[in-house]
Amino acid sequence: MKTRTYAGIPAKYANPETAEIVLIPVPYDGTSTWNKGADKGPDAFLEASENMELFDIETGTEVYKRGVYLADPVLENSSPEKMVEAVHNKTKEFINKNKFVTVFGGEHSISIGTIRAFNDCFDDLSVLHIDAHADLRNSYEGTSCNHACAVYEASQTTNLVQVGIRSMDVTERDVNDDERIFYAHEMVQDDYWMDNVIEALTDNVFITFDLDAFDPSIMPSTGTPEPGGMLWYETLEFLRKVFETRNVVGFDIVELCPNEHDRSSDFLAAKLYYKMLSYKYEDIQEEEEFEMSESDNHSQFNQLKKFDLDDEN
Ligand SMILES: [Mn+2]
Repeated sequence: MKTRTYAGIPAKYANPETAEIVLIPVPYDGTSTWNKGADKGPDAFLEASENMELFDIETGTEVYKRGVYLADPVLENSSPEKMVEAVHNKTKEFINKNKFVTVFGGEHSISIGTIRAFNDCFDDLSVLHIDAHADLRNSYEGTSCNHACAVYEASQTTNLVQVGIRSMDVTERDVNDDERIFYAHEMVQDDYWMDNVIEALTDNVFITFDLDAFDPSIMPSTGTPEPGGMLWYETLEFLRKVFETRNVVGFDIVELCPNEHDRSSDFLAAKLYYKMLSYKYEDIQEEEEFEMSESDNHSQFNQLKKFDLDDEN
């Protein structure tokens, strides 16, 4: 039986030893309150990825050639706390193997585990939280591992910067510093919001991307849609700037809640994931190409010398 690979890439690019990138699916939907179905997110994302072109026009790269290992999914769902611990352990295991670790949910509570792992492994971590919802409750429905609490822990243990926010409970208002929350209604009137967000970030950045940050007109398949969201090209422009100017150490994407009658959101999620990888490796690819052309020059130089010597003989 052929083993499934990310985007159907050839086995030589999907090898756990040599792949630089790891993708961990977490099909968890234990705490969502309204529209269930985020447990189907990873499968819909993988299926859309298999039907997507792997040459990125914008960066001129084929980032999958750096290797993407599709890890076994985290299936622990006996309690929200145990799921978070399982995600924490698995994420940390691959960070310690020096991989670029990416996680696809599932609902947003999985990020409590991913953020904890990155915070264990990287100094002075910023968490860039892109979402419609503030997710700053310290407990909800009897647990601190609810999706409504996704970044409360990060607000206490990391430099949390929130973008696209347009929904919160009054009790969440004073949890994070106002300077570090970029509200959607302010972003729409501020030409400099991207630069201001980047200024608020330290060098090491983990991105947690809730797909409901996007406007429901382009991303309807999500558990709790909110009007007035971000659009495709401004989001890409922003992400590319973040990857260019900061050391993004990993990311997760959550809350794809697929609708069998409209697959466009699955493809948006697939493309977003691939764009983020393409931006991550854009500079590294350029440097490698530069080094290669440098070494070509050296060999030409050597050849010229050799011709000189030949002439003298
Ligand atoms: Mn959300």
